[in-house]
Amino acid sequence: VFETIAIVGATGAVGTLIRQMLAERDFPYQRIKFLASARSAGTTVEFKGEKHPVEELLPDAFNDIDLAIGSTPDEVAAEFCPWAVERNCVVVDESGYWRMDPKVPLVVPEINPEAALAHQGIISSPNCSTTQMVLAMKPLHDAGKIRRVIVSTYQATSGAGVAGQRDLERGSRAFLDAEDYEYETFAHPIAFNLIPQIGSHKHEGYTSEEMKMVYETQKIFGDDSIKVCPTCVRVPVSNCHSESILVETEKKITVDQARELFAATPGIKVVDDLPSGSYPMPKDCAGDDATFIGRIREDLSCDNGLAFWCVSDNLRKGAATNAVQIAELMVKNAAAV
Ligand code: 11C
Repeated sequence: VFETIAIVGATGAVGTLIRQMLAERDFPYQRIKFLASARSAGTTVEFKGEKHPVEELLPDAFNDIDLAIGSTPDEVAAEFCPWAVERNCVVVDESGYWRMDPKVPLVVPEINPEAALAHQGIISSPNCSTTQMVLAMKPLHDAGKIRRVIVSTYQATSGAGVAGQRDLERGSRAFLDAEDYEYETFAHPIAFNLIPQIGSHKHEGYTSEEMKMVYETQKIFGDDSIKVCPTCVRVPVSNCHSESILVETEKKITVDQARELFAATPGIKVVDDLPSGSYPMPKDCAGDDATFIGRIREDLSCDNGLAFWCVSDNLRKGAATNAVQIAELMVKNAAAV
């Protein structure tokens, strides 16, 4: 058991959920610290019904911390993770900064828990749109070996943080009132619109968010032969990312087999009855740690192809839940040594 644990970025949207989850899941520790940028330092956060001070994220803050769970922008993680590692603190990092570093395991506990054992101080948690997709891919890959994935995402504004959600609400209100609104986080209006760009241009017409789905998937499965073609789209939904996923497998998997495989996978819930209008929708999946799958059907355009719809709370399994599950793995591993 780690004696002193810390949440880095404790005041953000994901940091708030991490606090809630550590309490809900009765995470073991003796002391807990809450770190954030200078802007939030000196304020307080609530944890287990009590107010706790927020300390400034500085190198020496890690002197007595054994395990930190971080949810910060990439440039902050780039700086603070080495401070922690130099002081023998293990970091579970939610940011995108370290994920593709060969020394850093990228872990979804249901898929590659063993990778976490080989850490050198930092363990990364994947991007939210990757996590729900790889969870859905896992049972199909085990049963029939996935060759190719075509994925189109419908990503919620909470992926851009609290300010993204605020933009959707305020932008929608302004649109309905025929007023002007200056968006804080999006380059185009998100109210009554879709934006087919998340992140910056990264590689041959693909965005950084799209390339995360390619590279992170291959790293998590340890298999560069899995081809992924993503299109990532921001939609006017406050929370929960949705994805239309098409997979092509080496060995044929029928729709019935796929439904059984999904239903037997920890972390996945199947909601799939088209005639009765039953399928996962963001409004029903928010606040749940599961990844929901529905609309399971054969891909009519390809012999060994399956198509399905996948929805998950991007702040929970896409971020906070996965990070806390990795931290739980570290506790289990420490206990086993
Ligand atoms: C979004 N997926 O929806 C992004 C947010 O690499 O952790 C998370 C970015 C990341 O905008």
